[in-house]
Amino acid sequence: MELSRRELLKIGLFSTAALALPAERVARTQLAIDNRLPQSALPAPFTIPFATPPVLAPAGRVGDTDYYNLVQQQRPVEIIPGLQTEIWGYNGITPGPTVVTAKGRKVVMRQICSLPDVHPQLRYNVWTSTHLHGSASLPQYDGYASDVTTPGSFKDYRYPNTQDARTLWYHDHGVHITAENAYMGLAAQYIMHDPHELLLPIPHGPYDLPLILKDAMFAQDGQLVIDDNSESGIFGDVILVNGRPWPLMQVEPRKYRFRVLNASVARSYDLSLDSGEPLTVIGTDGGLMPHPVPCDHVRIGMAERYEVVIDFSAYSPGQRVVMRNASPDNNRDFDTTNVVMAFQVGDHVSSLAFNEIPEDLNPNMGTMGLTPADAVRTRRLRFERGNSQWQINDSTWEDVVNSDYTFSIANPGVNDVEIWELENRSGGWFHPVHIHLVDFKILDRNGQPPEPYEQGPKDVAYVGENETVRVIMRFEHQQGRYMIHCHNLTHEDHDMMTQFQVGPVGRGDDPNDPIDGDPCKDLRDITDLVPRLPEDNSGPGSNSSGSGSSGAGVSVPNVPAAAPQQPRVLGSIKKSVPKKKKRKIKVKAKKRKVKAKKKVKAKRRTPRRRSSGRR
Ligand SMILES: [Cu+2]
Repeated sequence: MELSRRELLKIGLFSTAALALPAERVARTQLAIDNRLPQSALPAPFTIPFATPPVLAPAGRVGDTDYYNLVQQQRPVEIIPGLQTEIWGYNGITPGPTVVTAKGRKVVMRQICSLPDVHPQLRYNVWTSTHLHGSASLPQYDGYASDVTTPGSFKDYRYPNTQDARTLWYHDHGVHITAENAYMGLAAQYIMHDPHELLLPIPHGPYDLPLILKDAMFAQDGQLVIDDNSESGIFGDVILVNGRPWPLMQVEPRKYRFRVLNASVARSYDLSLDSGEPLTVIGTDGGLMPHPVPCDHVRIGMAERYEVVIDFSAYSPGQRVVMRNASPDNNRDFDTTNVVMAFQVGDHVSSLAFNEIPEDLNPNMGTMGLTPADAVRTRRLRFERGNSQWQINDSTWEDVVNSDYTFSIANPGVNDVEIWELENRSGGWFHPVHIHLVDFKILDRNGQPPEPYEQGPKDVAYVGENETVRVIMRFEHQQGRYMIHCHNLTHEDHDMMTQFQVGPVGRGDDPNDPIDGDPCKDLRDITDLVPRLPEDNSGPGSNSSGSGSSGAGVSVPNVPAAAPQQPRVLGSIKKSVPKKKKRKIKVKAKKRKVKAKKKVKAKRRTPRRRSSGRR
């Protein structure tokens, strides 16, 4: 009997429980923690040079579409000097390569899963799903958690890039193993420009740089220590910026724009400069704020992005400025987590172009112009611990799975404006809540105005201890089913995630079904990513050969020069793709069919990993 893809996914979800080997996992984790690299063996802060991830060249550009290839790979890399760490990276590096694109250019991103079948330490069955966070993608290209790609498969994600300029990021979203997959390294930035933003005199090009924050813990053998602290979150004692521990950046005495992204699994940061000079926030998750806001500190929860300008002309040559982290409540702190990186101010300025912060940044008030009077309804979502799980209004992703992915927590009409009250009644934890598809405006936090740095379009709201955060948004761009979840990825996996549906409820024939709309394909069915133009249309310079240069007659956006590339070796796509037996997934799933079906029935309210089983 052939099982539907949905049935296979459901079985796969539960059959992995049989492989979870909780006792072995606990033993391995405990061993790793006992073997944690001592602080004395960590590099001293500000001794490793700052670097940015390489910018990814497209495999080709045809018409209004750019094509990119990415391979999810396990690779040994040197993060702690002298030690090798096995990471999972897009093209074998972490953070993965930065995609730089422009509003109006479509992107097709091929994600090839070339990871091991089983996680090397935790022994779980591996699958991935890639979410482009900040993009109003169609449901089947949104990285829906249960729309998984298994090793030996690939999926071509299609991104519309119709929204305003912003800092997006692509990261793993595979159901129930997102935290581990992302902690292993599957995260990277995706920068979208637009003509308005490019014309502003704010820093561009070499003065516009990613700052991807992430914490990690290492064992003495160099491997990552993966401990989810009884489902509260994976924390590390090493702060990585763009993959490097507490780096030192040489800066010119002028303004720089940093695209700060918190890519940690569970750690939030409260950033400030030891000089007392402000961080001037010009952008939030959804792009430029209406006006710049100088802030003496910026709190950034997981998945939040803040574009921050620092003016180094305020310092004398040779001065060192440290970016500090005053850890917000309910993080797991170490002696080494109170600093992030440092800047060494030089005496030479190469260019003083794009060195201003105008008072008016973004005239698009589509999101920021919303007022409570625009809302047609208000909903309340409670984020809480219950039934030994992390839940949203008493429900979890398991309820979505068991409903055959039809259950939704809200069903706004197309273009409806709604207010959602995001509530956390606990003082013991915080939840950065991510609503897919839309940008929202934060109305208030416990009735008080939002933080100064939050006064821009957002897609993650830091719902702090004992807080209710009211957000307002228009359900625009697309229709269909989208996730809402806590971006503490451990909370998300256990199982604080549900979905909402925009527009009419589908009847099984939805061409944009998040799982069946465009499922992953076997690598044996792989074809050229870039469509070949007919012979007579492919004149001199037209490009479908993968050189990454622009073709004649192809409109290519004039994006500023990318950040300097690092001399890192990207994995070769062809070499790294193993030949897999076709239909391997189905065979595996069928073998476990009987057992798994029993589990589905018997354990309706039981998540794949309970706290009692995991640790
Ligand atoms: Cu949470």
